[in-house]
Amino acid sequence: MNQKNSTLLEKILQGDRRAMAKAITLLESTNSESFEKGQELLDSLLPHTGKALRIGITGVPGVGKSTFIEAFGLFLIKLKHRVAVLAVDPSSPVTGGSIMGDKTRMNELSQHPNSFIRPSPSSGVLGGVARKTRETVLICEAAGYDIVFVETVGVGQSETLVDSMVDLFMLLMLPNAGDELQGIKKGVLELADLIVVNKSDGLQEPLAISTQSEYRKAMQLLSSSKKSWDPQILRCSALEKVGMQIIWEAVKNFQDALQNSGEWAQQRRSQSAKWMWALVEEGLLKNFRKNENIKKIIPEMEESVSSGEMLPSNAARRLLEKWASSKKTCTSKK
Ligand SMILES: Nc1nc2c(ncn2[C@@H]2O[C@H](COP(=O)(O)OP(=O)(O)O)[C@@H](O)[C@H]2O)c(=O)[nH]1
Ligand SMILES: [Mg+2]
Repeated sequence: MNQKNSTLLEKILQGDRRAMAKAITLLESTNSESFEKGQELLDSLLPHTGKALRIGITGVPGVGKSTFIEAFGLFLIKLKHRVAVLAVDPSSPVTGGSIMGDKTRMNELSQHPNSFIRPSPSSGVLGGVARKTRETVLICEAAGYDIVFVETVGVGQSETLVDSMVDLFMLLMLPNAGDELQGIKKGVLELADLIVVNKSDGLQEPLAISTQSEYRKAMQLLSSSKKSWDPQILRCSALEKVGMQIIWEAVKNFQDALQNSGEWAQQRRSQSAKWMWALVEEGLLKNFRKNENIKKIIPEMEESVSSGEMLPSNAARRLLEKWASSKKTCTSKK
């Protein structure tokens, strides 16, 4: 490793936030030299990673994710934890994601020396954004952050990606019975380990209580995503900072249950394997699309398929055969 990188490594291990930001910039870089440096750095950080509790947080816009992370984050910092907040935001890649716009709601947390807040990576497709976020989790862990939040907007496919990088998945809900009103898909509900009805304060409190019991009933009908844990349905007021202790206890119970059953480690292992395959797929697809022989016939294949002249399966087979044969000529040339 070069001198610059090893200094950066040391600084990260000391928890230096500027060094962390620098490393993240390397990982997000489109310049191949910087990118390589980032990967090399990540390799050397690896022995120092894996120790954080990784929590995914989702919910529709306006449910109070940012307000909740501010309240819960500060609560955890009081308990001597160090808290990192990252985001996977497919909706606004250009503006830098939800966290930037909401930083005012995390005002106190963002200024605290024991917190680190990073908006969604600003480039690339959702898969790429997820990969960078996953790598950023590792940097935060190496820098000694023992609780990492990954926030995403609860509207679509991003939850599955976030679920594949966290230990516990938390869904925030509005005090408003009936999930169809909240735009939350059943699939997202099934991923949730904790469901928290937020805004349980003032005039909305009775509604929050009935929403909670409604979800308790509804969740009995859904299959749990974990063997050693049944999803819990809780209430809080992020605004008034009420309910944080109960949520924290549920999180710890979850961790105990999964660690005792071995499911915790098993989940981490299978996430790593899935991550490897996601990277292989991403790399293959990139190479595939860059291949000169393939590039030449893609427009023709797309046209034939969309006009109905050729079956998609047939076109896919021809593209893959072309790819395989061009690979063969490449190898024999060497
Ligand atoms: N009454 C009440 N309002 C809240 C609570 N949490 C958030 N809000 C308000 O809901 C709005 C959206 O909150 P925000 O944290 O930005 O939601 P996000 O889009 O999910 O990040 C803001 O006006 C908050 O002040 C809560 O617990 N009670
Ligand atoms: Mg927000």
